[in-house]
Amino acid sequence: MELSQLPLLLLFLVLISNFQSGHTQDYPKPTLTVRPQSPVFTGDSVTLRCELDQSWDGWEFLWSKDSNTDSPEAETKTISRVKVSDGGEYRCRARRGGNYTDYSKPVAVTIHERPKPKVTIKPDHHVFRGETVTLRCDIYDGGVTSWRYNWYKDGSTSAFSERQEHTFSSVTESDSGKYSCYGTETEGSRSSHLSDEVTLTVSDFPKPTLTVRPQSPVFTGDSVTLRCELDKITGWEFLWSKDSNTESPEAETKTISRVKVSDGGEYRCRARRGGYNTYYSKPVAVTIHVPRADLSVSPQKWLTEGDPVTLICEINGSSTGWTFSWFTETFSSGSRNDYELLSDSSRGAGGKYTVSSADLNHTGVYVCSAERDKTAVYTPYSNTQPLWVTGVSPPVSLIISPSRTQHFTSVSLSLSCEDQSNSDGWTVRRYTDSGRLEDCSSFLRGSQTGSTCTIRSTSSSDTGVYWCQSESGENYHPVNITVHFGVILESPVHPVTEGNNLTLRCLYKYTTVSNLRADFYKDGSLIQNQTTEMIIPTVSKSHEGFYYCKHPDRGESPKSWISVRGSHSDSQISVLHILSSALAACPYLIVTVVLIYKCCRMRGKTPE
Ligand SMILES: *[C@@H]1O[C@H](CO)[C@@H](O)[C@H](O)[C@H]1NC(C)=O
Ligand SMILES: *[C@@H]1O[C@H](CO)[C@@H](O)[C@H](O)[C@H]1NC(C)=O
Ligand SMILES: *[C@@H]1O[C@H](CO)[C@@H](O)[C@H](O)[C@H]1NC(C)=O
Ligand SMILES: *[C@@H]1O[C@H](CO)[C@@H](O)[C@H](O)[C@H]1NC(C)=O
Ligand SMILES: *[C@@H]1O[C@H](CO)[C@@H](O)[C@H](O)[C@H]1NC(C)=O
Ligand SMILES: CC(=O)N[C@H]1CO[C@H](CO)[C@@H](O)[C@@H]1O
Repeated sequence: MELSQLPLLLLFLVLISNFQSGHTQDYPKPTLTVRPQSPVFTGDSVTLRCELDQSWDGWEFLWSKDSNTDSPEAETKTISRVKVSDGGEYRCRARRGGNYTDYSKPVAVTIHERPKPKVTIKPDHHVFRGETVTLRCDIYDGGVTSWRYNWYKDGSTSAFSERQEHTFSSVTESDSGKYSCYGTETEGSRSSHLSDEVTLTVSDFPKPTLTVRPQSPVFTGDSVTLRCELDKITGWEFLWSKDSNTESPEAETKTISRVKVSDGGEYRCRARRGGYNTYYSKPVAVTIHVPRADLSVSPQKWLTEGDPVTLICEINGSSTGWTFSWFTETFSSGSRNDYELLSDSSRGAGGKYTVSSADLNHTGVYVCSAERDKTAVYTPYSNTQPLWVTGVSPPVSLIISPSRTQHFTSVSLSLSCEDQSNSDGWTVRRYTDSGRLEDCSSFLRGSQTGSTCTIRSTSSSDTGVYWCQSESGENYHPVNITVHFGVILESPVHPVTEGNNLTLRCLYKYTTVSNLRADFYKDGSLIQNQTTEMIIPTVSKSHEGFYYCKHPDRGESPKSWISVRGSHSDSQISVLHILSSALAACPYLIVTVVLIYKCCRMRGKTPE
């Protein structure tokens, strides 16, 4: 632009400004000031002042907000409790007569919601004596750069801190309380709301509780869950230790899905947060039993043919979740015996193998085992339980020589199996008091020749039940044999028939006359004293019982069970048997007779 053009331009500008603002060019524009400065918090009061350079009387002031129309007001405008809607751009000017000043520079007034601080507690609202706890007051508002923090404890101001964060390095129960805070501007008058109260609870040293599910007994293959419980408290890690071994940090819940025996032991746990450890829980012993099957017999193991009997297989302390299998023990020439699954094993699936009417061939030695459902974990075989079934006419008889139940030690004993056809297919077996099933050829000093078993020199370990076994494995005619050093009772091997005489003697090996003058006892009561022989004439069922004899110097014999077999009912049965057989044979007899008759008649006719 050329210099000569400048006056022209100035004139132009003066004209423009005159046109725009009327008669103002002579009056200075006011200055608008605001106290306090923005941002102003809601509820505070704010003062706007429209100032002219010098005090000119008679001016009135016009205020406008956000370019709205002017409204005449005083030089000073105070909004005592500002709302957010009071925020905006303010300007003012002055008027006298018809003359106006220029507008002031606009001033933005910012109103902020008064901030509400928030108190946080670390690590938790619930802490334990000795923990390190930090309280923090946060005021979220960008407008204020520097706050002073004011803390309340249980509603009253507390001088414990003016800082934003306060740390109790080792809390005690007395630090429990409701905490709140508010902020005041360090260089200014603004202040925040009061925060909500936050409760800090300080308890005594905690001790977790260790629980185990399921409670004992736990079997191998089961799943076990251990839980270290600490009353609804968060932010902890858990330390587990077993048998006082080193700890390892793990979750609150520890699950062992298929326990092994080696998982058994004493567990304890504690919790850790920051550098702080709780007490240890009470130790809990987790016992893994190998599951053990226990076999028992009800009502008794000595049965008479036709009696009912139940073999009961139980798992110690555990009634559900098992499937049972049943076996008979069979002798094998090796050191241990074999077990043969019963063909009707499933009959005892619920743990009870019931025979409603025992057969002679149920005699045998039984075991059971159980499988933990769905785990394929089997118990070892149970203890053995024998069943002895006696009957009137077994297919074979075990003949003992000498013929008595009790025998001296260091003597020879012969046992023969005798059947009607004098066959050789029988061997002698025994089941001793120690629960061992043995074959005659494996007895100490024993040998089997044909159907006869000979024990060359007896010992008390030969005491047991002896019977005959067929080639196909059926067991018949079990008999009690007791071998004893010193005094023995002479009593019959086989049951005494009702009405017969029962003779008992008391024998002693080391005297010239073996019959002792002794006292005789039945079921523990003295029945006869100082006799060499005791005869009970015409025995009846009431004479059944355990008998023994006792000599004052030589000692007493073992007890033997003497059973009495009813003669009456047996003969009745046999009469019935014969009768029914005869009746069954009747049609054949008639047919035969008719045929013979016809045959004879035909023969008679032929020569004709
Ligand atoms: C069952 O187990 C407990 C141990 O838990 C033991 O004391 C008890 O003798 C066992 N009973 C049988 C019958 O095995
Ligand atoms: C036992 O004997 C009965 C007949 O008395 C027979 O039916 C059954 O099969 C026999 N059982 C065994 C295991 O030999
Ligand atoms: C064998 O002895 C037991 C008692 O130990 C008895 O209950 C049983 O009846 C006896 N058996 C015979 C066949 O005498
Ligand atoms: C039983 O003994 C008496 C003598 O005490 C004798 O007269 C009787 O014949 C005997 N009975 C039998 C069946 O042996
Ligand atoms: C034992 O026998 C004598 C006679 O030898 C008799 O006087 C006494 O009462 C008997 N004692 C008992 C307890 O039977
Ligand atoms: C100070 C004052 O009032 N000044 C002028 C305002 O305007 C009128 C005309 O409109 C003048 O006469 C005054 O002198």
